[in-house]
Amino acid sequence: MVKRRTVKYFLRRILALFVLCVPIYYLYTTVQRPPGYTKLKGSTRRKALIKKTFIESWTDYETYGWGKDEYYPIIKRGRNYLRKGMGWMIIDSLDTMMIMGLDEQVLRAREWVNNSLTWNQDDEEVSVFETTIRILGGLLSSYHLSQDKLYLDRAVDLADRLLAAYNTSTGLPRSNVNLGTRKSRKRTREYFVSTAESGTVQMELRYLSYLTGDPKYWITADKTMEVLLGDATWSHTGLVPITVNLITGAYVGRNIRLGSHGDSYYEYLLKQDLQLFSSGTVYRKAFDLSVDGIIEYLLNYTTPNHFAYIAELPGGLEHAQLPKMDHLVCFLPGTLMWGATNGTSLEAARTSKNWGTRQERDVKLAQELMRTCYEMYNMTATGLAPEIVFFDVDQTKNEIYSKRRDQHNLMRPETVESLFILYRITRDEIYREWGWNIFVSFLRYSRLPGRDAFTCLDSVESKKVKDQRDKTESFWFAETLKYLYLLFEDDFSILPLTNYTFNTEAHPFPNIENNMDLYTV
Ligand code: DMJ
Repeated sequence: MVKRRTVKYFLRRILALFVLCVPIYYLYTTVQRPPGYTKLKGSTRRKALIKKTFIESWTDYETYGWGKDEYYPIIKRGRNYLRKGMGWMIIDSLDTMMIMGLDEQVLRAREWVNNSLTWNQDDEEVSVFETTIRILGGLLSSYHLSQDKLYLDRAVDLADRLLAAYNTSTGLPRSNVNLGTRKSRKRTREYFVSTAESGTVQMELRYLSYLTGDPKYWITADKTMEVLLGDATWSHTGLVPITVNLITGAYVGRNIRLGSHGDSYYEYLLKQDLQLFSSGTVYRKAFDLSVDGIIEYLLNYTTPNHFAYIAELPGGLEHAQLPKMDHLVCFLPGTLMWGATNGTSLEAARTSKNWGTRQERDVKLAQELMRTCYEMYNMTATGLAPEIVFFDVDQTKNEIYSKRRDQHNLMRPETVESLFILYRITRDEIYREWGWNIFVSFLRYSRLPGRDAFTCLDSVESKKVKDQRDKTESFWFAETLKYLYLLFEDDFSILPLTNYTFNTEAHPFPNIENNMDLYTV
């Protein structure tokens, strides 16, 4: 017979072990808060911490993933899209390093571009849209900021290869192209291309023509816009389906949204005009029409807290709204505010002779949508936004909610991008506070435990280490940290919004005159 005292002794031991293990398990599995950061005040100190975070996260990539196009910080490895890599991470991040004054990192990146980068690789096709916005865009802004001819030469070589994709009956680009052979493989449904992808290459092409004096890129951009704005079926509302047929130039299906495959088409309508010093081009007219369409068909509000949101129309204009919004749509507050003021301060814009009810309406909507986009962060356990949210229409759920499958966070930039633009234009400190709260949440939950590395999350409702996903996206460096850094920049003469337009991947291009007197549709 086991003595009672022995049983008690063992039970006490087990209990003590349990009491000890619970906090250890919690510490081990839950992402830990960095101490004190929330209390950090003052724009200079906040900007310095954002820069420090960039350096740490970049050093981690330099250490374990250098030169690779994709990076997985948990397994400390990278992967290339082309055999020798295409500089996806390095070139996309280069101008952020220049803006932050990271000379050593810039030097190492330049060395890689100079010694290791070649476009003469024919093993795989690459996405025309992604390569244009991230790599061509990154090379062009890096050239502008450094005046280093290496970047322009690489940009010209790349663009000449990308142009092969535009050799179609309409002039709209195929989705993919082989940079080595300058050809695209035949695919099923290859004629159906994304509206956003076809409509988000023009700023890069026109700026390259401006820099080189060679009109072919500009003419290519004009042709695509002629097609995208030419389908009369849709021209009365300014809203277009998310797919287009590149052989006929007609839109396909009825699905309309400002999220994936729609977003930057609308963004570039405005930015093509801003890039040409807001000269009232046909793109501005198309943008204005689209904003009217967005307000008439897509805008809605929740009850009782009156959160504005941009719904989707999967069945087209005559069918019911789907109360769903991608995080991607959060580019819109910034775009609306920039469009209303042309980048001057709101105070100054309101005294200009062109100011009217349209501009006042767009400013109000920008501020309302900004509040919703921030709430998408504020409402979750981690303070980070899910990829997609839904809005409650029958008042049975939370006003803004997400489904489990949409709860991942890729460290996307759209909300901080809009916060930066709204802060620059309105000078309202609330946008800096919101941006800071978002940054602190990245520090808390996107940082790998015990490492200065940052990664995506599988669920913004979980604080567990096991729910971190293994990937650092290049737009974390190119966009998210750049916009956060610029949000805390007090000197508004740095990249002023009246003289610069950021491409959709946050690469800043100086505005240009039409120096070749080219026809712009
Ligand atoms: C970026 O590559 C660009 O901003 C693009 O226009 C949309 N999505 C990602 C970031 O979320």
